[in-house]
Amino acid sequence: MPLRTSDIKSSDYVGKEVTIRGWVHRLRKQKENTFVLVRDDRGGVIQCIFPAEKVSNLTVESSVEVVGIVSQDSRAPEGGFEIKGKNLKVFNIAGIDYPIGEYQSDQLLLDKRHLALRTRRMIAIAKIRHSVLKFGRQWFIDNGWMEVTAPTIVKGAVEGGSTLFKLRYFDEDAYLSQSAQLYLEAMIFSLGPVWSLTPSFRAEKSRTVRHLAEFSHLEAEAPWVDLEDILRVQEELVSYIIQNTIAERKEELAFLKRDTSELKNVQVPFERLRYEKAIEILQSRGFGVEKEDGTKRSIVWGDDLNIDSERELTKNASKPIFVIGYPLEVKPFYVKEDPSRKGLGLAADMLAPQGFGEITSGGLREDDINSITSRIRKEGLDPAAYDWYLDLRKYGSVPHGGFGLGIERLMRWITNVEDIKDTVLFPRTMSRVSP
Ligand code: NSS
Repeated sequence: MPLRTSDIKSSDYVGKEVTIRGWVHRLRKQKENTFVLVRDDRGGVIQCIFPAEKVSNLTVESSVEVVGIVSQDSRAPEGGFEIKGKNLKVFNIAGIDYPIGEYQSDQLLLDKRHLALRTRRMIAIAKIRHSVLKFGRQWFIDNGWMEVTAPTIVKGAVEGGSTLFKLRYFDEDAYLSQSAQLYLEAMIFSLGPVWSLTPSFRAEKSRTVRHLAEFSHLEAEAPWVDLEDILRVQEELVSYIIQNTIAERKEELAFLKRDTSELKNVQVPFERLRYEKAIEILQSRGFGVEKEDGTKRSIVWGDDLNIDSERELTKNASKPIFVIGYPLEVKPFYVKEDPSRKGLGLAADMLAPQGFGEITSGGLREDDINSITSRIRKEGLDPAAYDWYLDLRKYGSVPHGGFGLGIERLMRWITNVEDIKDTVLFPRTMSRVSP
């Protein structure tokens, strides 16, 4: 394996001959010499100096192998090391019409995302994403949860029928999964606490900076837990991911100009706010919700929290807030009713601070066969599509619960990038399935 630029930027290499491979990131031609910035396969960049005539045919994004002597020069960009080139091998001369330059429209960067992955911004985001996924998995390993995977081609809705993607599956209709939850619920009977990371699909008709049609869904489920257990898992997991990621990705977060001092506050415990209290707070601040005719009315008990109310509740917070005990009407059929507060669910959403909005949702599941069957009907769904799921309530049902975390929502908060499309390498939205 050839060296990377980060390996050779050290005094140990000064005066030594090295070989690096990469792509021409930028070219600066002077009369006698050409300064070639070479980007390696992890985005590290080093300046290589060649006699102009030796590299006259080079173009931006050509792939090359450079052999040369490392030297240290404080004037050299990217950390004061450079390579005095001796030999240059060219793998491919890139077409001169490489579409990505220094200033590009967001639209072009999305249309050419397969090439935009080579920009330093996307490389930084990809590395942060890698850390988020790595530390998420590490938390579950360290805490004894079992990793599983669930199918993504399914027969039924989990989060309401309106966002289902339908597909033809041989001779029958099927859907792309909105959540692995129902499958994880089946697994806890023999595998105990389980977790999975699978793509979830939502035919979201809204174009917002928080919604994707395909997102990475980290979900967990465990038997014999109460709501507080499930909240503790979420706050520990999220603070573990954040603290480790900001420590490992200082450079990348600095490149994105993310001030991480506020993320350092994200330590357990997170505040728990009851839904009715949240409504009272919003009312006391004169908060309104939009009616169908476009006019506003005051928010009332029974309203779901939208992004504006989430922002209002978290605008002064320095860490996430759990909103607990939503009315059953605004939650899916599987949410367990609080026996001591009829009509309210034993469920909670975690809202990230400063208006980043909901990043997790979870709670206890209805475990009684009759209650859940009538709740499925109430939601306008067909219990026949849930026959196997209902078996779980028939044979050895247990109290249980879990949650789902949207990786891209968490990424958006950690990186502070405006649009969720930039937290994933190849975004899928209502208006984009390519590249
Ligand atoms: O719809 S959720 O609120 N809940 C579930 O799917 C549960 N069945 C999960 C579970 O308990 N196992 O989605 C969970 C999270 C939500 O808080 C967001 O962070 C994220 O999934 N999410 C999304 N991210 C990006 N784009 C879209 N469209 C999206 N929808 C949900």
